[in-house]
Amino acid sequence: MPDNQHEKIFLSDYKAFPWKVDRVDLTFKLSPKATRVLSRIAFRPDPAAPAAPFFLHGESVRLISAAIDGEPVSPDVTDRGLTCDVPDRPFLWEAEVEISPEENTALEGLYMSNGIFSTQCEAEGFRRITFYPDRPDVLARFRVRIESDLPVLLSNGNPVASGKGFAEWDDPWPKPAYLFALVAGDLQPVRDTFTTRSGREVDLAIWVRKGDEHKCAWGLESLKASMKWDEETYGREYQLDIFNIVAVSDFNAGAMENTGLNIFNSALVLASPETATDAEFERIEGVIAHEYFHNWTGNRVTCRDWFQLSLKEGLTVYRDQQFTSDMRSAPVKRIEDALLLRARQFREDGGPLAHPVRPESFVEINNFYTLTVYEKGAEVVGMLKRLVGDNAWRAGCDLYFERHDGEAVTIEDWLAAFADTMGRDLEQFKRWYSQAGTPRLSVKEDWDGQTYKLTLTQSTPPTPGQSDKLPLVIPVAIGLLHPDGAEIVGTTMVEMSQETEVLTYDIADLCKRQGKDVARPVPSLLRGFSAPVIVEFERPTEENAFLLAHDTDPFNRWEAGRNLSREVLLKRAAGEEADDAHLVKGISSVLRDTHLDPAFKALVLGLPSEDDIAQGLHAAGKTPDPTAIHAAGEALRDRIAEELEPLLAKTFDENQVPGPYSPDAAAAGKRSLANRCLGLLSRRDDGARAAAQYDSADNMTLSLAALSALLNIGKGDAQLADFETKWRDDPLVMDKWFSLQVASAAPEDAATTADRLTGHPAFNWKNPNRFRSVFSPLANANPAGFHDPSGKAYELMADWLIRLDPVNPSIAARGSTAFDTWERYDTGRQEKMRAALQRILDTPNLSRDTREMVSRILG
Ligand code: 0A1
Ligand code: ZN
Repeated sequence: MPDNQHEKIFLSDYKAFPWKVDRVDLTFKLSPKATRVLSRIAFRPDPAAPAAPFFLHGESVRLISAAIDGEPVSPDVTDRGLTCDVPDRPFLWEAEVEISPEENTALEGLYMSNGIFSTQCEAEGFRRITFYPDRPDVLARFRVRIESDLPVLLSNGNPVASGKGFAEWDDPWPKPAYLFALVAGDLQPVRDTFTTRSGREVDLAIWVRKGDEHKCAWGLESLKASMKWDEETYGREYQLDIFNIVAVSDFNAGAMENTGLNIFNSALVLASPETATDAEFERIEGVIAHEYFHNWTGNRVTCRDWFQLSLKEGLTVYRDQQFTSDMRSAPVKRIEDALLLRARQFREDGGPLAHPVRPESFVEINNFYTLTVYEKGAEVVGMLKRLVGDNAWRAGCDLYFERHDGEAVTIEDWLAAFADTMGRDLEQFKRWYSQAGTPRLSVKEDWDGQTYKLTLTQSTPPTPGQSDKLPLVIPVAIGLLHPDGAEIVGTTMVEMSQETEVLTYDIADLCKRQGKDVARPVPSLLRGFSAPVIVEFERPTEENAFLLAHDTDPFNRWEAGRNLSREVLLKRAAGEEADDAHLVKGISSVLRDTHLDPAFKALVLGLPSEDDIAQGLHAAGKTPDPTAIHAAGEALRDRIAEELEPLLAKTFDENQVPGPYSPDAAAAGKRSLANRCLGLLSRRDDGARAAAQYDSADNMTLSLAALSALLNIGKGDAQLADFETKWRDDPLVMDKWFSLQVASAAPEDAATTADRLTGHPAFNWKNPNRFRSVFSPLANANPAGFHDPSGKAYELMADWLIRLDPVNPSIAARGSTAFDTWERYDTGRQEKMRAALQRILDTPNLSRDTREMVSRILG
């Protein structure tokens, strides 16, 4: 029994729950301080499961009474749950408990957010509502009665009865408790409908507080587009007659896929042109899709246990990535996803928090909602699709849904659907789920004037608890270019499964057949970023310049530009000389190329992040200096701005978008390019263009970019004050006001700025969005500030994590990842980071969440 507070739970210990749950009837008598929850649960022994004592999870719930088949019982209650003697036949369990939503600052279970009752049950929040077998493999039909004077009372499924002071809901689809949801409050609906391909009309609504109704149109558009896309792409239709989304302002994560009643962090559903940026519109579209797609990948087919989390998350992220590629630009989306993966997941996978896509043990499951489970998990799904091909992919997915609808399954079940479709063994492929660490793919070439040979060697570095690694199945997409710029070998998918593979090309013959001079080809490796690996290949600068100009694969064209800027920054940050002529020339030709998409050009103009450079230096065995990395980036931006000023100005002018704002990909791409140019031009024109854009902007994308450009050159005080006056009543916009100041502070001022902002009257630190608006940019957007040699930022971060931990452990635990790179740095910084971590760890009564994270980080 998981009675011990900090006990590790192992995948290998999995045992089925010995009872089936036929029905769950819940009655909620809502009250902020003392809500009563009555449960009636019909249990039936499961002869197929191993026998075990009857244990129900329960945390922070006060048991008032319990009965079995109407007879009062007195269970043994601990702070993790209860055990009770039960009969060896079907029986009805009844319990009444009391909980306090108002005191629930952890935001798990039932809590109050701004006067609204709301729930969050994934992963283990239901046990904070009542005693229950709170595990995803226990599926049951729920019927819910809510008693309250509040005007809107919502739960999963269909409304079956309502009257003064109550409402009843019935969810006909058996579900695990983590998908339970309840919302009650003074909310307004914004409604729409969707007709499914079989002709059923589904009522859609987004529920918001009064005054936010004008921010729902985009969410509804995105929802309808997602429903249609899943029908067309995966043949998946929605089953209920109603689909509700609620926006809440206090939410630990992004959004939650509860059946028929999705609950969203308001930041990820509310948008208007005046208040949300293009990037936020795109993100909202993606998250609405993600939660909707969970209806099939997660809800109708769910996870057997939490170790299988990536079964639903990796797959659903992959599906939402496909959706965004289809709605917008596929190459741009691929680059954005690779950027996120490399910046954040590679960092995780290369540090003390590295773990497999399917972890083998955990103390607190909340700590495993990670970039590895989500983003690397999605890459693994993408590789599977690349390996089996489009047709088998769709057939395998169909088989998976058909076999497992209504079941709680494992990664093995998922892979079996493809193995059975293809008649192919996927055992080696499965290592992607169990082996942590980012694989390296080193590439060597040989050229004898006729034959060209590529030798690929894979290796995966050791990670905590996993010292020896086995070869993986890696799809490597390769093309070869002739020095004249044309392709001599088009994209070929090489399926690597051994440690070393040698590829041989008869270039003399290929060139002759194509009427070309025989010449050494230029390889384009890992096209489309076909696997989540690091390619180790020493390329001369000229070759990167050549690929930036000629590669037919858009991802690798961007990658070549990125290699150029990375090379310059890596050298300069390590105090070496570097020539940036190829980079400047390459950017210039990309900007002049009239065939290229503005969104793509904007990505080429973006330099690698400071953390990316730190990661690169560390991998090369050097000690990164965040201050020097920052200085190198600033100097390079100055150089590009100086060298290309007229071209940047022309590009800026040509990419102004006339007319009323629209969040579509084409318009957003132009704004993104113009804003990149603006950032660089502000270094030349003293912020004149940015100030003008700030004054004339009629949308948040333009005003925020203008403000940011000004702050980055040490100006913008007047605009910052104006922004605050204008938006002080809109918390989502004010979050941006907080963030921007920390992100753009000079390194030596970052900690002071963050500290000052925590004293602002609007800094409500118990609200996760507001807490993150200051501390997330401090940890992520301003590395030179976070790692300022004074150590001030480390101390500030530790102070606040210690303060937040008893209030909201899951946000505090997540915040501790700011320190997961301590091993990279010089002894001075290392000591200060370790001291901050140790101070957190020594805090009395530290939560299970934060204790697990900090201990893992310290190693
Ligand atoms: N399943 C959700 C993620 C989620 C996880 C935990 C939460 O609260 C602690 C909330 C949401 C998703 O993937 O969107
Ligand atoms: Zn998800």
